[in-house]
Amino acid sequence: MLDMREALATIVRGHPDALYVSTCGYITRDLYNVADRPENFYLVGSMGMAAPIGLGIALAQPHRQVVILDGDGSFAMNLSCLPMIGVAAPRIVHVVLDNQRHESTGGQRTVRPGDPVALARACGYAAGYTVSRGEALAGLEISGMPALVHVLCRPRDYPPGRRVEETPPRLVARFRAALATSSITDQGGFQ
Ligand SMILES: Cc1ncc(C[n+]2csc(CCOP(=O)(O)OP(=O)(O)O)c2C)c(N)n1
Repeated sequence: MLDMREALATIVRGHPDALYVSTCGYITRDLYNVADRPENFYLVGSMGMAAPIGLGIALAQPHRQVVILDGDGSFAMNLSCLPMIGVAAPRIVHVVLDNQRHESTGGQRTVRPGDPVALARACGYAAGYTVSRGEALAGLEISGMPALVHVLCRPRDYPPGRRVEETPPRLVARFRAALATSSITDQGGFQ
């Protein structure tokens, strides 16, 4: 089982040019504390919305790599987005950070809709992987997109980091500005 922040750091290190959309709660806080950058779109309160927002960004920015960072609870909340991603958005890597609980709100158990990889593949994702070790995540070679990466994580053993300090409107403005000025084409990393 991976440490959540180490998993996030590994993903960002492996794909530094991607656009990231992170679900609300501790996952957004972890990403903010591990690797804040203007190309991160943080959700604050909008549980279940990382996948549809990531899909919208991928459709608007077809030459960019988009990484969706979901928790298992957030993923289960909006499964109806999977077939839309499956048919519409090739350059998405959809990460499900699975600690089997709603840790951000006290550790309530999550609904388990089944194997996320199997669900995604049934909905048209080109590839899917389950990883439970850091080396496997760091060395993961994704054979096609959209892809789902199911990361088995242990509960956090550290206090939650700082909350995102920018307001949502400022985060949107910062993200838009980064898109407008960036010339990154992201040829590396995911195929
Ligand atoms: C529609 C909605 N329901 C509930 C919440 C409260 N809430 C915020 S984060 C969270 C838990 C998210 O769980 P998960 O995606 O598994 O991530 P974890 O907290 O375990 O990292 C909940 C229930 C919310 N923000 N929006």
